[in-house]
Amino acid sequence: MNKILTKPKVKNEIITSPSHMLDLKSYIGGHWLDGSGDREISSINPADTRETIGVFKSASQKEATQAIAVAEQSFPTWRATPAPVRGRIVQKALEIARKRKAELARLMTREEGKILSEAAGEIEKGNNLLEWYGGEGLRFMGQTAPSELPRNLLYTVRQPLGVVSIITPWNFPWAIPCWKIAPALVAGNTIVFKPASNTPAMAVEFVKILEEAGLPQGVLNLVLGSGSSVGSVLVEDARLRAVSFTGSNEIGKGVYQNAGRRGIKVTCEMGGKNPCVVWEDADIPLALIGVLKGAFGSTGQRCTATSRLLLHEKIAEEFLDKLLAEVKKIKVGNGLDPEVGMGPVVDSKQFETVLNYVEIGKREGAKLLFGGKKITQGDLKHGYFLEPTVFDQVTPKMRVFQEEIFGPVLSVVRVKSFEEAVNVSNAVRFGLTSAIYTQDLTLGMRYSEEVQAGMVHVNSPTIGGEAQVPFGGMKESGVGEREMAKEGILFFSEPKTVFLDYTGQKRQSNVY
Ligand code: UN1
Repeated sequence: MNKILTKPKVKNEIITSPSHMLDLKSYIGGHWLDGSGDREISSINPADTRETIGVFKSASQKEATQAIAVAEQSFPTWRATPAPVRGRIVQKALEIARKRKAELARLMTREEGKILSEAAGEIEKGNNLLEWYGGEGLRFMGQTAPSELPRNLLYTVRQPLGVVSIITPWNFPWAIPCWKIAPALVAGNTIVFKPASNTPAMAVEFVKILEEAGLPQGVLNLVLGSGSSVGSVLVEDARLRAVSFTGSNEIGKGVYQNAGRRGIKVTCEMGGKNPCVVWEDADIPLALIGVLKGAFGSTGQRCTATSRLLLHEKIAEEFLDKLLAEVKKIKVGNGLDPEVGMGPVVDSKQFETVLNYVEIGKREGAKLLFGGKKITQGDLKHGYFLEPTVFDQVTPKMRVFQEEIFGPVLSVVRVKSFEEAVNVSNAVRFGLTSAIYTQDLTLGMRYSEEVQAGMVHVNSPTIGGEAQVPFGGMKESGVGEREMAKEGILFFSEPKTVFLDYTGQKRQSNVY
């Protein structure tokens, strides 16, 4: 059980030759171009920093502004394109992405670091979203309503917003663009897309696939940049009608304050500090798999990661013994190796952040049961490898309990009663996802009612979501409309209510 996920079905291939280095470009108005910023940015393999995946010249505010102008010019034609036709372009992109799944997964592992089976799983998840939203083109519907008046047709249609900006993180470089860009396109918006600067190659592939699927020029524009100057244009330009952001609370706060000040739509999906409760009656082998996947899958770098483990005191010792035995078996290394169960963290900044939290935990008095160190044996010294880490005796006052670490660090708390499990679960500012392992359905249902989280799993890990149901969190985990499912289309469109009076004469009374 030391493999966090099942074995990958994709071919193992490591490309290190510099001749494979990709020349990455921004894409504006259907043209691939270099940014005019003063920096050249490399996308580095976090498992082996000797390998550069690609290089791009950073965009400046000039390209960001230009991309918005092009998107604005392209809007009237795209808006007038029937929604089913827009949906079919997304369906065509899905067809291409399915054929290229293995190759895209390999690129993701090399660029982001997650193990190949997780990368393949992420491509699959993104593709499910393309499938769902491709079909939404046929369901871009309004409603009819009975009017208070006779011979008065009262109905709504949904209309696109206009130019929207989409800002995405590095940890899900395929699935998150799918879940934001597909609904924005199908709803008839034109887009400026800014991916994280350390996963540009995946973003370029995403755009190329839509280009090949027949998306008209200027509808989707890609700005490869770094830092706040490009980002600020993509939040503050007066021509934008909405901003959709996934990332840290720190940056998200600025995004929703700025967008909110201008009264435009905004959705920010931000941090999590997700609890997993293992109750005294839990199916222990099942709970072990769930905790391992939740805490150490994607190297803990997901907002849905299990970062707090709440153990019923009666099974706590037994569970921790078994958990530690499994954690010690996790093979850390290059995710292209099918034997590896956990890849590197994404970059040096993340590496230092996680190590710093390990020190904070120790200083605060949490008991380090395992891990907490860099791994530097052999070739691993060339990557950002950390041991999977478990802290016991964590209390709600500690920073390792309260703050999102975004790495492979699990904090363990023991609980005695159901009320305590709920209170401890809810004692953080986040509320993204949660899980409980129990064989008592009544308890599972009570937990799902009382936990402050946008998503609850009973007997499955905190991670993951499905295209057809809303994704997002309560409290400081999110602002604005939930994502995925119908909600994605609702966010990227607005209703127009039409009052069609066909009496053909002056009315005696009027309810309006
Ligand atoms: C998942 O758990 O499958 O940034 C997706 C994140 C989330 C995506 C999680 N927006 O980690």
